[in-house]
Amino acid sequence: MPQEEVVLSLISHTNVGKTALARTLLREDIGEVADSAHVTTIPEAHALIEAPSGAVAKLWDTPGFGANLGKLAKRLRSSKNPIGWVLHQVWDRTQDKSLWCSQEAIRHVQKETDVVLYLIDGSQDAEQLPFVELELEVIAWIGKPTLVLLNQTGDAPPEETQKAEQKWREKLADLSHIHGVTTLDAFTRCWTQEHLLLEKATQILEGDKRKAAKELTNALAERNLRPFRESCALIAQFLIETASDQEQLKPQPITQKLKNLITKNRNDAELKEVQTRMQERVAKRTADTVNHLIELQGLAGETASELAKASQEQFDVKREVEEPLIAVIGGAASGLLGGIAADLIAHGLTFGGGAMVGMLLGATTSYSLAKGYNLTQAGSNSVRWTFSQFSMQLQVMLLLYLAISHYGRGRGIWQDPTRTPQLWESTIRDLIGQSEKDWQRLWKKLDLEKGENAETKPKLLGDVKKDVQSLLEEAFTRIYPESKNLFG
Ligand SMILES: Nc1nc2c(ncn2[C@@H]2O[C@H](COP(=O)(O)OP(=O)(O)O)[C@@H](O)[C@H]2O)c(=O)[nH]1
Ligand SMILES: [Mg+2]
Repeated sequence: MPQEEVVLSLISHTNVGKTALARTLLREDIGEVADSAHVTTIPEAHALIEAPSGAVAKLWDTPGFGANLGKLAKRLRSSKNPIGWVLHQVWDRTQDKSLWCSQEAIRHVQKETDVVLYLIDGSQDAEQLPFVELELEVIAWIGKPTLVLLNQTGDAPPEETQKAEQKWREKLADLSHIHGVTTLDAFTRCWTQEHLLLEKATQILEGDKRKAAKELTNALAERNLRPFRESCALIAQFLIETASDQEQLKPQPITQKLKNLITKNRNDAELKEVQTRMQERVAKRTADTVNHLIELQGLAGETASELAKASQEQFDVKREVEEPLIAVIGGAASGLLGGIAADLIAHGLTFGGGAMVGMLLGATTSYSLAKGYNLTQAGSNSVRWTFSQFSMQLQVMLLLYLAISHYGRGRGIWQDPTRTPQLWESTIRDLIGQSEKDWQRLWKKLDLEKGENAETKPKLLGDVKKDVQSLLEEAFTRIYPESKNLFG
C-alpha cells in the first residue's frame, strides 16, 4: 500500500515570499528568491518531513498568481465553471507569463493539494492588496481548504501581529474554506511555530490523511526539538567552561599588592597578560559556541564576532574602586583583579557589527557590580569572572540562541543581530533572575571544584543542560503560548 502523503502547497500573489518560506521550513536553499515577479515558474515538490510510519509531508513551492489574473475577475465571476475555463485557455509561457503562471498554480492546486498555505504580505493593509480576494475566491472554486499565513511582519511585538491577524480574520470571515489566519514570517518566525502548520492540517483533514498529519506533526516537532536539546547541551558546556576559567597570578608579597593598590599602578604587565588571555579565551569560546548553534539550526554562515581585540585603553586598569583597607589586608587583592577582569569584559565584548552584545553588557554592567565580588576569592591567588559577568554571559548566550532560533534560512546567510526584541530581553532577564540562586551555586561550585574529574563532569553537564533547557522552554512558552504543547 502506498504511504500516505499530506500535501501542503504554498500559494500567493507572485513575489510575496513562497520560496523564502519554503527555504526556511526545509532548511535548504531550494529554488530562487528574488524581489521580482515569477521567479519560480514551475511547481516543485519537496519532502518536508517523514514520519516513522513512512507517511510524508510534501511542501510545494509554486509560481503563484500573476498580476493579470485580476483582469479576468469579471469573466471568472460570471462563469459557471471558472476553473474549467482557466484550465482550457492556451496562454504562451513567455508572452503571457503572468497568466501562464496563474494557470500552472491553479492546475497544481486542483490536482495535488490537500491544504493550501496562502501567503499575504502582513506589512500591508488589506486595502493595498485588492487581488487577495479574487485569489482566495479562485482557491474556493477549486474547493481546497486553506490556511492564511501573514509574512513580512518582521519582529513586530505580539500585540501588533495579533491585531493584523484579527483584521484579516474579520475580512475573510465569509470564506468558509479559510481555516485560520496566522503569522509566519520566513525571516523572523521561530522554529517552535513550524509544527503548528501540520497541527492545523490535522484538524482540517479527515480519515487516513488526518492520521498521517498527526504523525507528521509529531515528527516535525521532533526534528526541531533534537537540535534544541543539543543547543542546550552546548550552552551548558559554554557556561561550565566560563565559570571554571581561571588565571593563576604570580605569588606576590602582600606588601607589593598593597603598594600596587595604593600607587594605582596602571602598568601592571602581569595583569595585562592575564586579562588578555582571559579575554581571548572568552572570545573564542563565544564564537565557537555561536557558530555551532547556527549550524545546528540548519542555517548557513557564521558569526562575524571576532570579539574585538581590546585596545590599550580597554586594558587600562581601573582602580577608582574604594576598597576598604581591611579587605585588602584580608588577602582580597587578587579578588580586586577579578573585578578588573570583569570591567574588561564589560568594555571589551563587542560583536562585529552586532551591537546587541555590547549594548547588553554596557547597559547592565558597571564597575560597581564588580565590587562585591572580591571576597569570594580570598585565599586564592587566581582571577576568574565575577558572578555578575558569568550571569551576563549566560544572558547574552541565551539571547543569541533566541536570535538564532528565529532566523529563517529564507533570509539568507546568518548575520549577527544588531538589536533584540524587548520581549525577549525582559523574558530572559526575568527567568535568569528567578533562577539566580541556581546559577550562583553553579558558579561557586566551579571555583571549588577545579579538580573536576572525568566522572563528575558528565553529570554536571547533564544537570546544567537541564537547567538551560527548562529556562528556554519557559521562555519559548511565554513568548509563544500556542507552542506550549511542544515541551510536553
Ligand atoms: N521581510 C521579509 N521579506 C521576505 C519574506 N519572504 C520573502 N521576502 C522577500 O520578498 C521577495 C520575494 O520572495 P520570494 O520568496 O522570491 O517570493 P515568491 O515569488 O512568492 O516565491 C524577496 O526579496 C524576499 O527576500 C519575509 O517573510 N519577510
Ligand atoms: Mg518563488
